[in-house]
Amino acid sequence: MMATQLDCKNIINHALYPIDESDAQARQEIIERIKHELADDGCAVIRNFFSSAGLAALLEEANQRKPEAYYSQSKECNVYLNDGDTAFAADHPRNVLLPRTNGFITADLFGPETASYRLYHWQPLKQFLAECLGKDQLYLYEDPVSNMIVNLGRPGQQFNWHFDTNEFTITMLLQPASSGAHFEYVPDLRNAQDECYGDVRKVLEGDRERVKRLDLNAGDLQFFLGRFALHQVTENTGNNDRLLLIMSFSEQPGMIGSLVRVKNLYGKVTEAHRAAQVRADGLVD
Ligand SMILES: O=C(O)CCC(=O)C(=O)O
Ligand SMILES: [Fe+2]
Repeated sequence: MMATQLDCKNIINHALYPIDESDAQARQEIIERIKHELADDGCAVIRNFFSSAGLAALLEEANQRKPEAYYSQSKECNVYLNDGDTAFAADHPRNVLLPRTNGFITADLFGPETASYRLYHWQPLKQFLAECLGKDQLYLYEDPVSNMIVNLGRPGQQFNWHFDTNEFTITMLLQPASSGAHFEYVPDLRNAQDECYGDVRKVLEGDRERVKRLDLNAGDLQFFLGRFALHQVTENTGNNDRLLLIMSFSEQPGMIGSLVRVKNLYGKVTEAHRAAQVRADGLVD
């Protein structure tokens, strides 16, 4: 229990990453590097972002909640994470269904006392991430079910090729699989004006030309622009669970996920989800 009382500064690897010290040179250097890599590739990593005690606390919290992870009823979905549209041809990317068998440990299961919750709400982290992403300001994603979740990939499970609702996502690997469960992505596959269905189709047909794979270790923090980058987590072929903490932020206050998507992915919705949704673009989802 001691570990859960770590303050946020001690959850992270503060010696390497003094993110709460606005004039630290190391902080500025990381921000510049991340900005550069994101512009280049839509993906960037801060290695060993956590202290060993911090990582242990986050991992323990996630492990404790594994029995409550939610697995969607429907295990097949397209890259827009829905089950297709009869208005399109059967072989159109909108109708290519792939298995998504991973589970999620949802935000509502992490109380304010947890290290995960406190880190997500730590103002210096949000400020630092905003600067890395080149945003004036970030807001917490106000979705009470999905703003800070753990993606659980047990042996044999996978997360199909898809796009995210959010422009960018921050993930933190708590425990890699001993084999498989690789994060793969295609930077900038679509943009706010164009779904680029032809390029989506190529990847779904197995074209690996633009596919990149990222090797992550426990404690690494990853940024990726998942609204435009197609991405997947390959099958966990190891004998242990992959656990990855996901933190979502938005550029506007008050953003939450759509009722249908939240219900499908996380198995529960709240009154807040019944309110009208605001989207910055007209993409499918
Ligand atoms: O597990 C990962 O690395 C990515 C998860 C993901 O793509 C998602 O939750 O949308
Ligand atoms: Fe995603």
